[in-house]
Amino acid sequence: MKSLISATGLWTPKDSISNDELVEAFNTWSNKWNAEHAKEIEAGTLEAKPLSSSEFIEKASGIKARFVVSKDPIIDPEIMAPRIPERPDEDISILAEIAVEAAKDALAKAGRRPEDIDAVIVACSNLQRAYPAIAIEVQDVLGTGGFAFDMNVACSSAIFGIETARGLIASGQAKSVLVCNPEICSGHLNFRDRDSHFIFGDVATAILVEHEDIAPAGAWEILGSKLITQFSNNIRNNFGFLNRAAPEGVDQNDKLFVQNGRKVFREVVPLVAELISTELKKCGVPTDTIKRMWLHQANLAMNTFISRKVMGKDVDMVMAPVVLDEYANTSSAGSIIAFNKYSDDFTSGDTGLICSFGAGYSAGVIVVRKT
Ligand code: CO8
Repeated sequence: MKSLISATGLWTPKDSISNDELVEAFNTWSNKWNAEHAKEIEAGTLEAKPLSSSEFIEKASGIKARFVVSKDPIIDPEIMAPRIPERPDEDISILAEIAVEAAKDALAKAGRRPEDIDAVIVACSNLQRAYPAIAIEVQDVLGTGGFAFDMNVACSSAIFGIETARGLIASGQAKSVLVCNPEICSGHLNFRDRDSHFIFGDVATAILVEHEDIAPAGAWEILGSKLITQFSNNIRNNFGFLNRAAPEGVDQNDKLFVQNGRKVFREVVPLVAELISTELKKCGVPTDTIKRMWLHQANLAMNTFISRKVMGKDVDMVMAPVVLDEYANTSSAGSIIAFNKYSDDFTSGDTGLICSFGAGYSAGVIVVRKT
């Protein structure tokens, strides 16, 4: 019994923030803070806030811009955070709303009606609330059958979600599973931290995973897959339901995204290159027959290193497409955006791989072949 990827979907916010706009807000805030604390800075009791730069951001990460759901407050130096008003419980939540948009795109491409779907998984880094599950809300709004649940494996959520869907199909629980990756990463990003204020963007993707008996012509066969995790504190966010039990920590910086980017880079690149190479060998797929690698979109240099290590040579953007220049890091959605945008030129028999990696650490790879 096989499961295939029948289609993917994408929803992109209409507003984008350029590096220059982001840096201008950051530096305005930073200069103001330094002026207000000039005496303490001069006395050496406070450290001056450093300035950010667009050149650094593009050189260090490859990121030029990011889409966001709430632009103006993020680039307002007095706010520097998204502002998304609370909605009445009767209204759809914003996370479910963007998941539904991406899901509709995937269903339309596969020629599926909502009632054809047996299960919905919302797999993402940033869940809006504890319960009820966002996935059950998506199920309700779309009108799909069966059951639904949320899961979070940080940036690797989409690949772990696909594997979970395959398990549900193999066990007979479902024949058609919708995996949604709504990511409002701006909600957990500290826009006043120079080291990370440029990293993330917002987006939603969806993946339809189906039993071979019903998958449409042209669906993607999964030749092999591997998931791994390895504990690390180098990417961390301490936000959680016990924060109110320690009021002294509420609103501290560790309740937002924090990382040691250099260490992540050094440790994750070899881990992922090894993961991909081992899986290709296991599948009996020689690297020179791979047409494309849709890699997680965190850092351009990271992807260059990983693809060079896997392929044994430099690869171009056709081989390892880049969307992080326009979207920044969109956590679980990154590799799926790349797959969604850059897979139409595949013909029957062409082989590629989708790979994601991130906090945990967690990583996952699936090797796919166009039917
Ligand atoms: N402008 C100017 N200079 C800067 C800036 C800036 N904005 N930021 C840092 N600098 C300076 C530093 O202070 C440092 O100066 P000095 O050399 O004097 O000390 C110098 O530039 C170099 O700094 P770094 O060593 O930090 O720079 P790097 O070259 O390492 O680049 C990166 C930083 C871009 C962050 C890079 O390390 C990177 O991308 N690493 C990989 C990170 C990664 O892949 N993380 C994955 C995390 S995502 C994930 O798993 C999902 C989590 C859940 C999502 C949560 C949603 C919010």
